[in-house]
Amino acid sequence: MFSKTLISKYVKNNGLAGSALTIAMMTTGNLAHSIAVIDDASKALTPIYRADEAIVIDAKALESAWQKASWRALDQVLIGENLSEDDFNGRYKLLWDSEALYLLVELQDDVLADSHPDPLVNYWDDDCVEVFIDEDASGGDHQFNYNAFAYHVGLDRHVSDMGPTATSSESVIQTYNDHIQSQWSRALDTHTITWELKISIFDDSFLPNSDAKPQVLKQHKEMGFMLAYCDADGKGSREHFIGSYPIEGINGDKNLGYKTADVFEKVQLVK
Ligand SMILES: [Ca+2]
Ligand SMILES: [Ca+2]
Ligand SMILES: [Ca+2]
Ligand SMILES: [Ca+2]
Repeated sequence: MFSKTLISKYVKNNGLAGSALTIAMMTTGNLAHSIAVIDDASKALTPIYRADEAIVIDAKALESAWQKASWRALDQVLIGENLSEDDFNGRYKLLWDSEALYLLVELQDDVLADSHPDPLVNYWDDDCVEVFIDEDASGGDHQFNYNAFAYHVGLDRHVSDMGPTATSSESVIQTYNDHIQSQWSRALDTHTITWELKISIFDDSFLPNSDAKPQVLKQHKEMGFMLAYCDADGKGSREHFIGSYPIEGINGDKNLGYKTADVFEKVQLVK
């Protein structure tokens, strides 16, 4: 029988995917292998479904495409202790089309805080949605380069991260407002915040200049993705950091996403 690794490699090289995948009898060298059936060779990849209509960024999930997408949990406490439901709770959905990745976040947060009006100052210490994107699912270090992005989308909708500039490889804090368009609103009765985001995807050749063009997304594309919420409740700093994907801490430190794309979830764009 094939090892799982060999099967995965075969599937990758031959572009096969899907559940109940059957690999027919293969002969390699002098070894004949019998039929191997695996439940789902792409199990490690989380599917993101294509939006079958235009998504309007208006903080309203009225599109039928959103109705069809499944909720995913935003419940991994990466910083802070004793997080109560009242303090923060959230969930999210994802969709894609050729232009962008779309994110719908539904959350409740007892105190909305934006203590640092300058998006270039301690942007992680204000309430913000943090969107991690690794365009080619490469994993690896991205803290001071564009191998991946850790976009902090603040309540003022400014998008902050750090990286090289158009003229220098030295990494600086800057805004990337043309990468993510977003709108949010809070319901009068339930106080639930609905935050809708359109995320343009840039690869690791990105430089902040006018020539930078987002990727045209296609079916089967694999990417690294993670979502988090920085919950600050008016004390000037983030008390909790809640992610979408479990992270194994290093010496108890689970706040690794801003440094390495190795901890992101691997997702795949599907029909
Ligand atoms: Ca909408
Ligand atoms: Ca809170
Ligand atoms: Ca990358
Ligand atoms: Ca808050």
